Amino acid sequence: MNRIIINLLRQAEISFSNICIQQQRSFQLSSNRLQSVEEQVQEQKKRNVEVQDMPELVRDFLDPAEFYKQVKTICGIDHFCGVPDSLLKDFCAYVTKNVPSSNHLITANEGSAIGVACGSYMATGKPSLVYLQNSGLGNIINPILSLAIPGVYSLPMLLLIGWRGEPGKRDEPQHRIQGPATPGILAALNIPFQVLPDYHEGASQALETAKRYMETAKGPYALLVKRQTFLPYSLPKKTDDSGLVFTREEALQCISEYFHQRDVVVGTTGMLSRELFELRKQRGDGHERDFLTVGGMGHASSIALGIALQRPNRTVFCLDGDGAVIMHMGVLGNIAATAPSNFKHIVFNNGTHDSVGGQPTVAGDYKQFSFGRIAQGCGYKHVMLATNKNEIKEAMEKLRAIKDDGPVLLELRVKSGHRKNLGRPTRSTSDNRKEFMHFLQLN
Ligand SMILES: Cc1ncc(C[n+]2csc(CCOP(=O)(O)OP(=O)(O)O)c2C)c(N)n1
Repeated sequence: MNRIIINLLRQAEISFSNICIQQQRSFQLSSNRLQSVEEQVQEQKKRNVEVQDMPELVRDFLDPAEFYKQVKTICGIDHFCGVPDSLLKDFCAYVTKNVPSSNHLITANEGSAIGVACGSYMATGKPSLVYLQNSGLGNIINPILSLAIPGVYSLPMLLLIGWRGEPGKRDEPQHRIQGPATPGILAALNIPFQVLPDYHEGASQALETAKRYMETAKGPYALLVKRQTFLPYSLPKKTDDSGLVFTREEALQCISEYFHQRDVVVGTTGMLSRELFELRKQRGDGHERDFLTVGGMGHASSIALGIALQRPNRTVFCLDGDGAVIMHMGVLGNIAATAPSNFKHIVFNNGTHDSVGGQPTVAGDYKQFSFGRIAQGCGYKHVMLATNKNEIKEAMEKLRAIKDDGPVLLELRVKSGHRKNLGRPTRSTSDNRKEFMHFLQLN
């Protein structure tokens, strides 16, 4: 009897020490933030071995290549489209590298991806995979509910949705409401869904279920992807033959030298707003002049337009991204038609969705694509292009000198990429809004 008790105690001790090893390592990991993702995965694999007979402590990963193969063989999918997301970046990178461009399209916005998937299904009889971040659910609601859904045109497709703001996980303010609301939104859209398992047998079962639904109900089926589901996969580094000298952050520093005390600044979604926040902190400027469009990608220019029209005596700078402008490009027509002369639109064109993994945008084809020509076509009064310090200086001086002849657009062509140790805004969104509104009241 005593021996049995001693054995039980020993087993408990082993289990307890395994848990302690786990906790100690995860503490070491979180205190060592500069460890690369690849190193973290190796570390995790070691921990998986250490937990021995406790599979509940094992953390799995999906290999993007293997998952891609499963999607192809189980669901018969060979066509991909969508807007990139950081939780899906490894899978998106695999698709970008391995799927011919005829079968992969990074679309202007998520709604457009649904349209492309509808067209592709009707042309081939095969569903597409549409990838998106859950922030893009708003953009798909109309084409899903009024076109693709069973009962209207019944067009099947597989939605792969990055689940930012998943309940119980720390995330940024723009994801805190959208995250918990995500399952409810899908339910309201009549889209059956499940969480994508992070191990291959589970993923295969989920894909079988999706396939059956798409074949029988002929409608969209969704897989929700939690953070760290995929193993890292990076696009091979391209040799930079663009001849561009500045990163977005360096160009931001340059143009900010031409901002005045009373200027209003609206920053776009992603890294640019984070860089703007850090820049103000370094300079001890305070943050009240800047509105950070942390969510609502593509709407920074609409926000800036709303302000510019209501406060004609204030100069309003909209600091935009190429992916964001493309996402809701229609507003350029409204900006030009309302012609606020105090509206200064500056587009940082790095040719990528840098903030979520560096996937290309159509704006990176500098030979063919020009924000200046697009803005001019919409009716902007002045358009400019700058790529280096001298050109930025000249453009900013000209842009400031234009008084009654707006709107103006300046395209800054910059290199893709960002600092690894870039911080996040430490002010809350409600403080940002309150201070900004107060600043807007100044005459
Ligand atoms: C509707 C919507 N879709 C997708 C995202 C995810 N997202 C955040 S930033 C970003 C990329 C923005 O690209 P761009 O405007 O070119 O700016 P960059 O990151 O290159 O500076 C994406 C796709 C989002 N926030 N909202």
